[in-house]
Amino acid sequence: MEYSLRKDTEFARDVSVGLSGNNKFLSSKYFYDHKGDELFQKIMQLPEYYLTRKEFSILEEHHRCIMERILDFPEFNMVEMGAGDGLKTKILLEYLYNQKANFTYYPIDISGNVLKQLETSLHVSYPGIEVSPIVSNYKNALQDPLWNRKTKTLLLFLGANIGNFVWDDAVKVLRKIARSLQEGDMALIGFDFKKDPELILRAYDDSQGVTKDFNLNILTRINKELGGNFDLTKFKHWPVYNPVNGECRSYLVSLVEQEVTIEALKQRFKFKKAEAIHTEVSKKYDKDELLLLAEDSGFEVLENFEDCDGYFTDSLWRK
Ligand code: AVI
Repeated sequence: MEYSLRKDTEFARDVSVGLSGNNKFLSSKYFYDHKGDELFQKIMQLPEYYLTRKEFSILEEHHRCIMERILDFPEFNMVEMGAGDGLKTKILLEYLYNQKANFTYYPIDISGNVLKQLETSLHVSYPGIEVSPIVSNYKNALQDPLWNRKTKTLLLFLGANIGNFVWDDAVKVLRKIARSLQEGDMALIGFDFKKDPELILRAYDDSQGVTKDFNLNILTRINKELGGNFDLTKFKHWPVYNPVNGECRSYLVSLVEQEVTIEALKQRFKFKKAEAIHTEVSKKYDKDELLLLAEDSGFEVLENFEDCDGYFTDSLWRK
């Protein structure tokens, strides 16, 4: 197979850098190819993965209070980063539709297909609703905001996606969000709270092994797209939760000493026995950290909407 055309992609470059040093790493943003999307959908249904269910319950319980803040304005934008299938957001959209609110929904997603499906399903369920999809990554979408900046904006960043950034990177992303907004605009951001370490660890090490497959899929992707010859049976999925900094980190640990070739890169990578590749961070927060994070990024916390167990919060911030 010919991989030379693909060697200059961001993926190829990141894989080359990530596997070349002593502390090997691959970015979790590369989990999400077609197979990865499917596995993530399954993860969200797992009994151990409480995050999605908890956030769903928060939106079901508190959507009126959340929306009250923006319904004060005669007209507004609702912008959503990483909209996906919009399942959770439909709770908010249904409420706004029933309230006959005057707003435009701007779902942002890297996948045009996903956005097309979302737009079609919204037009069926809520005819007349204004939907203006933005096919883009976060960075570009925030750099050149396409929404009408003259009207108030509520930006949604749900699903604990911010947890996939370590603190400094989270601050950078949130500052970019702040820059894309006007004074008085709001953001609703999903955070997973620190809690019993066992519950957290189980969410990332489920009994059916779906999260293991999700983690290993990054190696399958390298095999498929870059002509790698990773043997998946020679790597172990290993999540670790640190209750001090709230970081749940996932690794792929090499079970043997081995060498892997990646054709497109024309490179070989050596793995010592027990050497790890760091693949993901899922940071958990406490309330004091939320206040600090908001302040550091140019926001004030208006209100935390939590589920009944206090596992998760959708935190409403104002610029
Ligand atoms: C997308 N993101 C918030 C998920 C998380 O919980 O960090 C991705 C995930 N990784 C393993 N399970 C789910």
